[in-house]
Amino acid sequence: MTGNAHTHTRRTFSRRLLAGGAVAAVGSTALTAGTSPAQAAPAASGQLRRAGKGGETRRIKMYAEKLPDGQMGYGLEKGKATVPGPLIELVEGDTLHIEFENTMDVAASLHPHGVDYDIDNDGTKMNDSHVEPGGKRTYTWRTHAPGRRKDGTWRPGTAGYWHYHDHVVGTEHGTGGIRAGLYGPLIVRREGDILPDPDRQFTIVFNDMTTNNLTKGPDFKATVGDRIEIIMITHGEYYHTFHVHGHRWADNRTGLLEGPEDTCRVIDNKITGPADSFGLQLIAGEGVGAGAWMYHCHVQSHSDMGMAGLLLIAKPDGTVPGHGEHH
Ligand SMILES: [Cu+2]
Repeated sequence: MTGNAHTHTRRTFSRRLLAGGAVAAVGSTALTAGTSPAQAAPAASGQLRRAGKGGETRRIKMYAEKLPDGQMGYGLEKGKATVPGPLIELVEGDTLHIEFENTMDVAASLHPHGVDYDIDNDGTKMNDSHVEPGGKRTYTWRTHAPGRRKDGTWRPGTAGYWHYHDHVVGTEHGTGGIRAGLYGPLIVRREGDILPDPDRQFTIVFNDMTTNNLTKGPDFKATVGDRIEIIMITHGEYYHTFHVHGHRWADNRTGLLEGPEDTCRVIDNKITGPADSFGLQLIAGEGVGAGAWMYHCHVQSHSDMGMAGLLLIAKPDGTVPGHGEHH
């Protein structure tokens, strides 16, 4: 059970960060001041929470650290790095300044996918935007809403389920850093996007033959009716297929259908290759009830080798039918 305890510690910690991120994301919601604190509470009332207006400038610190088990991780505070790294959430129009400190004895960096960054913020050795051991550097990521270009064509917005990773450790492509755990999730919302319930965001990274650098996929807990959000990222050498038992999602930017006329394909299994990322929201146990619902890579040899974990969806009394442990 040591492995599980370790997993649990990591997940608990990363949940705290996630909750912080979620609060940050809704912090700019244009609601009356009095309702602001209530947004952090679970949506037990059934009221949807939505992303507010973008355009804010945010500042965070990020540390790259060696972990006791020899892996490497990113963290928002010194000594608290996790694998995956902390969830960063923005709304289109936001700018993020990241004061990045490399506490390790090898050069490292922070390289994002999906957002706007100039070449000085690329996070590669090619343009001297990495950070030497013990060094600091501020990376700036920008985002924008969709709109029409002067030539009449449509420019997409930044919104999406993205990720960030090291691009320096081991090789000039960060192969050693990614393998060791230097990666994390990044979500950019569009104003009005539906937000998941607080504390119900789960990052699942297929990295080589591990899940979140663990030989067995971690378990995640929720209660029937919770709005869960999964951020799914792939890294490493192989392709995988991400499958969830008992639940389906739309294969689009949000994982949600817009309405009865939305013909987007609905799936429960998605092929994913290195550096791909996508996200989805599920209503836990919707139409099927509580249970230990598996998620796993559906490449058979991969699932057989441990690329599988559980969504432990409890009944309101906290029990998971047919599942003896983890209560
Ligand atoms: Cu696989």
